[in-house]
Amino acid sequence: MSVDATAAREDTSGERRVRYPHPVLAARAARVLRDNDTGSVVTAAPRLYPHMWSWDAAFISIGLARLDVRRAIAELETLFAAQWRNGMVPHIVFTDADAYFPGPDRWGTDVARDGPSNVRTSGICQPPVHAIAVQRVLEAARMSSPGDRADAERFARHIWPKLYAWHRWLVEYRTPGSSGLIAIVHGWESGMDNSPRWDLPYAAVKPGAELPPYVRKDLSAVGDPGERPTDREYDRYLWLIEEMRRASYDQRRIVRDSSFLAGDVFITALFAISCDVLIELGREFGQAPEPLGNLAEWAANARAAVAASCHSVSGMARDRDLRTSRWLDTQTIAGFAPLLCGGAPDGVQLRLLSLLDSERWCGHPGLLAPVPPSVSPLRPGFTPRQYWRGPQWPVVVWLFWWAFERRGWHERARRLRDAAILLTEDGSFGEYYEPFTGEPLGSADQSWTAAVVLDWLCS
Ligand code: 2M8
Repeated sequence: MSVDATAAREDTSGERRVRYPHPVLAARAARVLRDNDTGSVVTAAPRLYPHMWSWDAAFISIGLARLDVRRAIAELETLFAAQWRNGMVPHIVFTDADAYFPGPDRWGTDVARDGPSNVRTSGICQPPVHAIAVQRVLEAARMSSPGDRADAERFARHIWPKLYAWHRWLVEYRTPGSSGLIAIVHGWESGMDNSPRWDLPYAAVKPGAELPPYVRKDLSAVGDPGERPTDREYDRYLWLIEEMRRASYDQRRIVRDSSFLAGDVFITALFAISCDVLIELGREFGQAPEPLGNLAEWAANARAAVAASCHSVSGMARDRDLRTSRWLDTQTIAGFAPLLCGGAPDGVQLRLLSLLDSERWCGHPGLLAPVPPSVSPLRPGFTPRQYWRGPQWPVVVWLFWWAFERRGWHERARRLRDAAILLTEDGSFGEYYEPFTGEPLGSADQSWTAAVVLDWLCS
């Protein structure tokens, strides 16, 4: 893309916000992905996150596929080379960088029986969006060249059993109890770290006096440390790691004993559609009927669990505290999970769609761009600048956009995409955005933001 990356124009409203023309924006997004590329890993962000994160890598590969299909494939291959022997795809694959805490020594996953031997990783997982990424890379490759197409097809065939093992791990180890929801053992597994979704389960986590001391590195890597989780929250995050390390990362023990166990409705919805995608890929590449049948059953169970979680009045899907068997009623973006995966009764779906359009969400008159914030702006405790407690996250919008396209809701999908592009047109590729001003927050040059914007601009 030979465009002049300095050709910005001022916002016509007279505000200081810069808006780049789309070809320039695409060139800037491409540059972010290239600049964050260490050769084998595109780090999640330059300073704040100098390693590979599991669901970031999936979105990053979607963006990379628009630039270089082989590089996109390599990114997913690097992630899956770190897959644990039991099937888990770890949430972080560590590079040599020392600038992030907790690093590999604090995780201490070498005590685990099932960990990979060739690379250091964390000991938890993140949302299963990888099948979606593989399919999207394949689609981009097919629009590129016969060579890219052949490479991507070979890759899809080769990675399919690994994706299947990952999904099977989630079913075998992470569907305890009768809710059918996929369980998480740490808020970081949800990807929405300090979301109010987890306030109640975290309240029951009591860090022991034996919690080893630590120094955070995240606070100095963002402009305003107040956007990040509090030290109190970090104590709990670290205590859960301590518990897992003591249990040698034995999943059965962790699920049985850890202080935090929650059914995650958003992950469950993503799992349902990822199983659908894996079935499509499996059919195309001649997989055996038995695993395909299992995937269909897992998808149906996951959809049923999401539908069963819906609140009888609002229709919003709910997480569940599996230690206390209580539903968690929080007005967060995760409540719209049934719109991702379908399966809820028509009445519930209609209620959710009108809620999404209402002033409680995208229709709030103060929003710069009508995309859903991480928490409803009308919810008490909504904080527009604080991490997963209010800001808008383009990558989450991408998931809704993609699911709406898939469900045939093209007009809705287009509106979401246009609004998200409006939000990101300043070209800074923030980690997240202040919903009323559109100010980019957290890390600048966040890889997954650049990746999804690039995908939007190329599709
Ligand atoms: C954030 O999470 C990490 C811990 O995993 C952190 O705050 O240090 C989350 O936004 C998560 O969803 C994301 O994958 C990660 C890297 O972008 O950052």
